[in-house]
Parts: sequence; structure tokens; C-alpha cells
Amino acid sequence: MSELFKKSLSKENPLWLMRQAGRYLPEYQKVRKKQKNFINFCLDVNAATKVTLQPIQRYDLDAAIIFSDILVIPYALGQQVDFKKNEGPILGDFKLSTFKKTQEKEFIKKLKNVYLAIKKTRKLLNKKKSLIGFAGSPWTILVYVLNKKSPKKSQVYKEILKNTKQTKELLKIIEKFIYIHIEQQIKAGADTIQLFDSWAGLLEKKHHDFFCFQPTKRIIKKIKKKYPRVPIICFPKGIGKKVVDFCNVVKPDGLSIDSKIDVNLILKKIDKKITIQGGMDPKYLNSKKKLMEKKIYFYLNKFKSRNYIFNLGHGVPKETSPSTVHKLVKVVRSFS
Ligand code: 1CP
Repeated sequence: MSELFKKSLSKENPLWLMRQAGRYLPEYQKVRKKQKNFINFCLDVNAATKVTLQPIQRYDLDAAIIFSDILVIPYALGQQVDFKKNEGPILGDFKLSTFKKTQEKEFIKKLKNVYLAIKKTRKLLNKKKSLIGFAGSPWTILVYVLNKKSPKKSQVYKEILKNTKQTKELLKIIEKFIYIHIEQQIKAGADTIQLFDSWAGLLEKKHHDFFCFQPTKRIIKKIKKKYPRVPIICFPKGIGKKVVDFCNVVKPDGLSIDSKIDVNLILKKIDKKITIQGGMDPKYLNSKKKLMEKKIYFYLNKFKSRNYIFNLGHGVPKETSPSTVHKLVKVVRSFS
């Protein structure tokens, strides 16, 4: 069992933050400036290790999340992936034939530096800290592969459903490689896994099961069979009330919630065995300190009787002041 989960099971409110390594940190910016290409940055073992450890050194958080990106999967499957400043990711055209041709060995080789960075980080990280590996969920990766950039609501969705035969085939390939990527991260030293389904909220109810619940469930089942001690946290962002069905089907060890989720619904309907993570709207990092404090206490109090990992409902915004994160850590740590 990972340290992060051990702590949450003993009701100690462990704490880490999505995008804890990133643009709001001056020490990150310093490393980032030297890197022209974002994918190459993720694949630079020393740089990735360094920025993974930065927030731990600064804030003494309970977990480090390996510095990488969910889009390394399409990259390793032969699709061009670029990051344009202030625009986000831009992917090249995808060819089903290239995806189909990709061998497991070749995929692992392309991402070997992610695994080496995990190995290196694990060596340098205090044993009492968890190291989180991650991947995008099949649906979210499918969205990026076909839409070639962050989607804007439902127009992308219609495109995805236009050629259902190809979509289904593609989803299967993506699912297979997500599993491989997770397994390699565990082998390299990741003790906890988070699956980001950032676009779960785009799905219509009738498609939840096929595109989101079932592929995620299959990946978790396969991981659990081989690595029963590695907890898996799911983050089906924007899923709303369907989060109840999600948990009933997928049965994750941890559920990361976004800020729109009804906390009382979680308390009433989600199995107590599932550790809850996150929730607080990241915008409060940029509000008055009192208001931020109030929101932090809201989540800590609500989940007092549950296993809870403090985190946000999404990533740390880039305009956040590093000292605000310090204040947040202090408030969470002093709660009892
Ligand atoms: O110029 C920069 O510095 C790029 C900004 C950046 C960073 C810091 C990107 C581009 N990716 C990352 C790192 C990253 N991405 C991590 C590292 C670990 C950490 O959390 O500290 C993780 C877990 C991700 C995951 C990720 N990438 C998701 C899932 C989480 C989410 O935000 O919903 C998604 C959708 C992406 C795609 C992506 N990568 C980068 C951008 C700008 C985007 C588009 C989505 C977005 O704007 O957040």
C-alpha cells in the first residue's frame, strides 16, 4: 500500500496538488526556459526528475507526481504532438494503420525516459513520500487523438461517433497501450496511479458505459490482478451525478472529484471503501486568504469521517503565487 493511501486510511489528510510542478513555480520556469520542445522536456530524465521534486522540496507534500503528460501516449503511437504557447496541445493527423502497427517494445522504448525518470525520482525521494504515475483514460486520449487539440464541447463528439468502426478499433488500441504505460511506471517505482479522464464530462449518458466505464474498469482489473498493492485513483472530470454509476462499475481505490461535484451525493452514495480526493475549486488559490481557508475547511470537515486526500478540483492555476500554496499547505496540516 502506498504511503499516500496509508495516511488517508489512518485519517491523516495527506496532501498533494494536481499540477503541483508547473508554471506558477519560478524554479520550474527556469528549467522550462531551457527546453524548446515540451515532449522532449518530458523525456529529459534529469529535467523531469528535477521538476518532479521541486514542489516536494518547497512544500513537503505527501506525494510527487512524475512530470510527464497524458499526451505521451499518442506521441509514442506515432502521432505528432506539439505544445503551442497559450494554445495548449496541437496534434498531427493520425493514421489508424500506424497505431495498429506499433509494437509494445517500440512503444516502451520511445517512453523509456519516463520510466527512467521515475526510477531516478524514486531514488531521490524520501521513502515516506509516494510517487504517483499517471495516464489519460481511454476516452480522454481518444478525444485528443481524433480532435487533435483540446475539445470545445460537443462538436468533437459528433466527429468521434461518425466512424464508429474506426473509433472502436482505436479505443481498443489506446486501452492496450495505456495499460502498458501504467505497468511500466509501476515497474519503475510508481506506487500509486492516477487516471485522468479530463473529458468525461463531454459524454452523453448513453455513451458513458462504453467509452468511459468499461475501458477504465478493464484497465484497473488487469492492473489489480498483477499489482494488487498499487492503489488507482480515477478522475472523471465533469461527470456530475453519473459519478455514482462510475464508482459502482469501475470500483477505483480512490476517486478524485472536481469542484462541481455535489459533496453530499458523494457522502451518501459512494462506498466508504473508496478514498476521496480533491474537490476545492482552484480559483480560491487566487481569492482572499479567509475565503480560501473557508473552502479548505469545507472539504476537510465534510470528509472528516472518510478516507480523504486533500487536493484541488483541477490543477494549480499558473497565476498562483507560490506563497499562497504555502498558506494552503499550512492550513491543511494544522487541521485536526
Ligand atoms: O509550457 C508548459 O510548461 C506546459 C504546461 C504543462 C504542464 C506543466 C502541460 C501541457 N503539461 C504539463 C504537465 C502535466 N500534465 C502533468 C505533470 C504532473 C503534475 O500534475 O504536476 C500532468 C499530470 C498532466 C496531465 C494532463 N495533460 C492532463 C490531465 C489533467 C487535466 O489538466 O485535465 C491533460 C488534459 C493534459 C494535456 C495538456 N498538457 C499541457 C496542456 C496545456 C494540456 C491541455 C490541458 C490543459 O490546458 O490543462
